[in-house]
Amino acid sequence: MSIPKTQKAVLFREHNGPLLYTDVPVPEPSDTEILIRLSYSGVCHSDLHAWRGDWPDPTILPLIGGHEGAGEVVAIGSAVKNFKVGDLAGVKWINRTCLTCEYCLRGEETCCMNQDISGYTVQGTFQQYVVADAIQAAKIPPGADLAEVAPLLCAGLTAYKALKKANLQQGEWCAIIGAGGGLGSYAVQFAKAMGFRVIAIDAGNKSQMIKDLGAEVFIDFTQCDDLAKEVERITDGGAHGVINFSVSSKAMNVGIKYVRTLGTFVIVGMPANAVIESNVGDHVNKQFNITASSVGTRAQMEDVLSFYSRGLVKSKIQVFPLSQLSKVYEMMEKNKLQGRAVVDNWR
Ligand code: 8ID
Ligand code: ZN
Repeated sequence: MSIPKTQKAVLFREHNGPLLYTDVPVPEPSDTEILIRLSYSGVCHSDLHAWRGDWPDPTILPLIGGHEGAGEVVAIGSAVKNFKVGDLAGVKWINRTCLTCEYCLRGEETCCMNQDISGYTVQGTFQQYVVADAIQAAKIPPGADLAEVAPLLCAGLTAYKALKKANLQQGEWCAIIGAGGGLGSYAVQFAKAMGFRVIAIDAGNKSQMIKDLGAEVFIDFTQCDDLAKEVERITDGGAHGVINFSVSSKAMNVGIKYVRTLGTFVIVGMPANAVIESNVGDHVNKQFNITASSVGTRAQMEDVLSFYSRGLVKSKIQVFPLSQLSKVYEMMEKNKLQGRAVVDNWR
């Protein structure tokens, strides 16, 4: 397949500036990278945070966002041994890890001190061709539906690891805040597949989709006066695990109130300038854990693709043309999307 010199991409030059659908050069892979011709890219709320400049860590500018890209390998660097041209590959949030820092050595690669992040510190997947480090790129099974696989690369992976960190036993209650979003819609399904009882919390416009995914209980947070009381009533004492995927500080500050004694609260969603405040007496009385979770490891990525291949989790997607990314961001900001938006990189 011949590789063109230029391609279409969506980039911005400054935070909150115009999202330009424009021509850019096709990148060339270094010795350790692969070049992927992308078919689809999921749109994560983190991409919206990056465009808005919500977080203190700086992005490169101009920036091509996106970190859930699925496509076919069209070229490989001279040192690449684990991919060949024609393989299907995925680009994740973690594009490259150093493999040598304290945390990489401990197998905690998501904490790598020298990582490159797709669509943040290196150019991402809102373009037709992208380079990715061969070690961190995901192997996508042959024949997979690339539109459905794309959001597994961040949303699916992050939801899966967050459930592991909730440290739940089968039959225990897991409250999932933001259950109708990209990450939450996977979390509901993983939780069910792992044998947990799901209380899904989101706005009413997402209730049907969430129930279809298998949540045992749905609570519309916009209609509930006392969420903590309601969760405690349903679970008879609080959820054993509470995971926040919403982009709401308030939801987190309420969520830590309905963690069961000895339970675990997992921070995943990252609203700008969010702070959690909790009562020290409650901590001592209930001795619950507060932890956080960041994406997932390569091994966990394989687990996630295996859950998907076995039909245990499905991707709830809405497909849009890449050229309409700004419209997707608008819908995301208004919480109008159901599950994950995916862009077709060729429209
Ligand atoms: O590794 C990580 N920690 C990681 C990885 C990927 C994404 C963290 N994130 C972060 C994103 O940056 C974002 O802050 O997780 C958050 C959720 O990402 P997303 O799933 O991609 O966002 P979304 O699709 O917009 O879903 C958010 C959902 O939250 C609901 C919305 O209705 C939507 O369905 N929601 C909101 I906003 N406020 C709520 C509330 N108070 C709420 N649901 C319940 N209660
Ligand atoms: Zn993401």
